[in-house]
Amino acid sequence: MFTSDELASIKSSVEFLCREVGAIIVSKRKQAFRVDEKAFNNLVTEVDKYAETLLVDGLKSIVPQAGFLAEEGTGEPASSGLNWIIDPIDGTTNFVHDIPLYCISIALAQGEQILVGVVYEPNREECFSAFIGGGSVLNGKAVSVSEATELAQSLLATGFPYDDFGREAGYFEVLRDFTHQTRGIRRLGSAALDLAYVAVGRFEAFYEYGLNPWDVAAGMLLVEEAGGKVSDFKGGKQVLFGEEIIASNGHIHPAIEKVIQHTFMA
Ligand code: 2AM
Ligand code: CA
Repeated sequence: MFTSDELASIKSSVEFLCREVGAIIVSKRKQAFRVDEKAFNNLVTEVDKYAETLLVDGLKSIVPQAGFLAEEGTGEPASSGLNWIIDPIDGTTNFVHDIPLYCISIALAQGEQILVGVVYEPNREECFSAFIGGGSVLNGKAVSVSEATELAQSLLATGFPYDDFGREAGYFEVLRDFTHQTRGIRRLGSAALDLAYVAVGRFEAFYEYGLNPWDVAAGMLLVEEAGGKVSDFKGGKQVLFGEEIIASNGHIHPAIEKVIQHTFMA
């Protein structure tokens, strides 16, 4: 439905918008802002909501026929299935605590197929982007996943449960196993950024459960277009709405799946 040239042009318009709104987010962080708790441990600030309205307004003029699935509820999905999937600030807890690890995450999807993905980290001014079939880039330069083939050479990323503690026993066993078998584990607090870091080879893999579509939509395309692999915990394709993800450089994917299936899902 879109040509490669059209997707490339949509992507660069989204990148431009993200840089604009990202600068506003960083400047608003220096002023006082209201913080609410949407649900237990799930924070939202007035900056999240304001940034989302700016993004939705900007995206409407980039692809007018697309609808919206946005974390703070701005806009409506389109019956055609062509939708922007948006997280205005992924890593709001970091934003609130003034830890500079948060980003804007924007994907254009047709049904469950991601066509364009942009993750913008405004503090380092790093823009990770991809369109389907076009490869992944960081600030315009082609990137690829890491070449590590062993867990022993791998740095992993994950998120800890923060509101769904029902499965935590198995989860913390997985953490123990990977702590023994890998170079280490990081917990940045922004799933979209974790995925972008897998795409550029900083992490060999990222896994987490309890995620929303706007946390993973853009980042999963970044990983795939950088030569990596994305799956649910069973190795299947239920990622966007499946609330769980393994994203890796591909080489260590079977080893990650094995530990999660054996220790977490058994
Ligand atoms: P958010 O900042 O957009 O809410 C994975 O950890 C994801 O869960 C993050 O990308 C984050 O997205 C969301 N999340 C919500 N509340 C969280 C919390 N208290 N700690 C960590 N992540 C949280
Ligand atoms: Ca968010």
